[in-house]
Amino acid sequence: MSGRRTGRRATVLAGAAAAAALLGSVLIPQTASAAPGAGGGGRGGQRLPAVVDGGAWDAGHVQGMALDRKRGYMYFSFTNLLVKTDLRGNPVGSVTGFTGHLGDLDFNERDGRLYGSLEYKKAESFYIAVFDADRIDRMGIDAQTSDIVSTVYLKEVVKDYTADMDGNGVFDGDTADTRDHRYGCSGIDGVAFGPDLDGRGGSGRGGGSSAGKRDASLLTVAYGIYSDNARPDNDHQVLLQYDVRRWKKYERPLSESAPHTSGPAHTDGKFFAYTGNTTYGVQNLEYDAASHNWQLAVYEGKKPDFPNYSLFTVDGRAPAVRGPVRGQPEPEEGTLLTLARQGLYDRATGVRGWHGPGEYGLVSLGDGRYYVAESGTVEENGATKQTGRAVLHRWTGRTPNPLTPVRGAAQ
Ligand SMILES: [Ca+2]
Ligand SMILES: [Ca+2]
Ligand SMILES: [Ca+2]
Repeated sequence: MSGRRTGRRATVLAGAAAAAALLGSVLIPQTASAAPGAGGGGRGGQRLPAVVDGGAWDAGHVQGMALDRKRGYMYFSFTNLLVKTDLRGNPVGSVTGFTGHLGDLDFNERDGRLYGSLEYKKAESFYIAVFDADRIDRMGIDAQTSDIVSTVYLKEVVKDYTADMDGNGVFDGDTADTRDHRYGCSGIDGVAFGPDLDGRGGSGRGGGSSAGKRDASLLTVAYGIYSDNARPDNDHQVLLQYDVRRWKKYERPLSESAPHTSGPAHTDGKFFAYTGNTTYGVQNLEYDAASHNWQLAVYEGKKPDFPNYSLFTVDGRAPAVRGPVRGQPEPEEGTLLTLARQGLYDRATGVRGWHGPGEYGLVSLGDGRYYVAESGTVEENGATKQTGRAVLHRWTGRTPNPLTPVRGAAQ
């Protein structure tokens, strides 16, 4: 574990910038064979392998993972490339040609589709990309010319990202060196399906079709947040919820040359979790049905007055409550989430959390086990390729790191 982060922070920040240069590269997996300990992972089986190797790719670093357990596939987002493997790590399909930033993923068992966050910061456009997962059946599918990918525009994110917070009439764009961006919003990354975070069900905000909302699996989208120690209004994680059962009418093909703005006018919920500022917000978001908790994996923040944990657990059994969103330029009320009474506790700020992994990918199996992504690089013919592996862990709840690799998964 100790070396996990070494040398990787640089690739994290360089990943998006490098992405555009890598298009058109030949997609040959460097590691197609089954990983050590990968036995017993047949399609549709309940026994899951200790490791699923996502391969080595001429792409950005691994950003997120999703598991289609029923059909036996793992999906890996490599910033500008989506890779689908079977559970032995054999690549069975890929989608390429993204010039934006493809971040975290989740698989929606209800409609058999894969959802991922997709950012075009320069174009001030933020989307959820929806993949027709069954049709990802070959390598090198082009994201823009294939109808396998559709996109839905998130107006709420654009509104906060482009907010002219200093009121000088100018939006300063994709930079942390500004007071603009409400809540410090840099876009979106973490995504996960899970229950209504306000826990009341049918609160009415969703309108007439909110009946059964309590049981609904809502797409939950977390903001990216710029790291900035100089402002007090960026200490929350911001989570939006959407009922995607009403999304068909918004879906449009991915057109990077002419970005569309088709998407829901309102969210089905907006929530704040007080964690202290982090570096690019929630990288990976996951709902764990076993504990009813949400896991928020981040790159640590840098504010000296905060504990700067790398993993936060939101108590999914505690209904969200109305209260002040701290640190805003004008007093503001919002719907506040509660961090679970677990892990490390920082008395000064009241923040709880962990020094745990998950910032490159985190998939709950709903039984106390998680796949955790390991990010790495390999040199091949003088070129650096990005690797991603899903490694099975068990939640122990021990501090500081509550996730430990299962036997056969340790390196
Ligand atoms: Ca401004
Ligand atoms: Ca990310
Ligand atoms: Ca996720």
